[in-house]
Amino acid sequence: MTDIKAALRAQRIETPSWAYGNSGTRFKVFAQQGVPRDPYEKLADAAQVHAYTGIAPTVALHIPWDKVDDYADLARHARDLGVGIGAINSNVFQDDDYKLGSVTHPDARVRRKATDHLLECVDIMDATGSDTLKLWFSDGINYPGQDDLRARQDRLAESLAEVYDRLGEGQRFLLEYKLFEPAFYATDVPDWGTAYAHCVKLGPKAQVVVDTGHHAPGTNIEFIVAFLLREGKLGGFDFNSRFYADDDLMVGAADPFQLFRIMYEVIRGGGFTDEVAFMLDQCHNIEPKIPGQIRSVMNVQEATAKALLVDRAALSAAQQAGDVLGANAVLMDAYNTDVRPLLAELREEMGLAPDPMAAYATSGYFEKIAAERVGGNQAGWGA
Ligand code: PSV
Ligand code: MN
Ligand code: MN
Repeated sequence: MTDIKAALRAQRIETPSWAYGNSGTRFKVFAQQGVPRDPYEKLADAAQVHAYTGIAPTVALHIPWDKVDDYADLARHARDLGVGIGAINSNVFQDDDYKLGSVTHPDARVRRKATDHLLECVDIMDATGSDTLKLWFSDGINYPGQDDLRARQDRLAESLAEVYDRLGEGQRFLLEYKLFEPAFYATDVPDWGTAYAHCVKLGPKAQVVVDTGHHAPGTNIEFIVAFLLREGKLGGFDFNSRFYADDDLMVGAADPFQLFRIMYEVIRGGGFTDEVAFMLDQCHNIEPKIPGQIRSVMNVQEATAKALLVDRAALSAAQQAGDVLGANAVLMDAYNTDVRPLLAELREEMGLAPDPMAAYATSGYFEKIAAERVGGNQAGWGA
């Protein structure tokens, strides 16, 4: 139990700046009270999540959603609040120029503009001390014949190579894949295999990021995790839940069992280290933002605790003996354990309140920001 607690104490989960702003679907954005008016206030809210969970010390930025004049100053502000800057997320999907693609666009001028943005994101890494660039491309086509599938891969490879060469010592990029949306016929990085192949060609500073909402229904995500870890190519996660497509709901809400299976493969594969970034990529369209993030961090923590409880010696013995039901029972025993008392105990040992949701709710922080922040932005989507 001491080992399990030590592992849980060392766990790090990164929250996304965009989770703190207003968000919605293409039908409606419901504005909430007290939402941040700028990146500085987003960091202040993220610091609350860390204060109550103790395991969320970094915040991912999305550029230009989090554009500021002085990134070193923003990083200083984060440090003053007790948090740090995590991954820098690039954004080459919200400019009119990118209608037909960004780094895969048929026009070299648009490709140049997109790649320049990615390079600017590396400058921001330098200024903030971030070691991770996250690349997601909305690039793709809607109709067969619209563009040349193979040429688009060549253009993608060319841009990735330029960004790769710009990475400094201790920096890396994570390439994110997504089955579909906004492109509906063919996406240029649709799956882990495509991302993996590009990353292998580039070298050790390029790794794959698994967004749990980016697969076809029924995909065995833990298999992908096991495979990528085995190849040293799992760079991190964008955690969220989905019922239908890329729903960006709270991680562990739709399928806590899947999250447990993923965390088990992470631990089994030696991925429970700083090498793998455990990030959230979520939007809280109708629920309050800070509690939504606290709940999400707790959900990942619970799944991790259960995965750490798996009796690996017993599991291995049952597997060796061909004991199908016995092996399955070992996993299920861990999954069915109520780890909430263990986590409450751990938090008290860490000097935290045993129930982060209740502690935040009674802290008065929400009332304070609701009064102070009038006219909060719709941060991120649709901004
Ligand atoms: C795309 O769907 C994505 O998952 C990428 O990670 C974007 O950067 C992010 O959503 C924005 O929420
Ligand atoms: Mn994502
Ligand atoms: Mn997504």
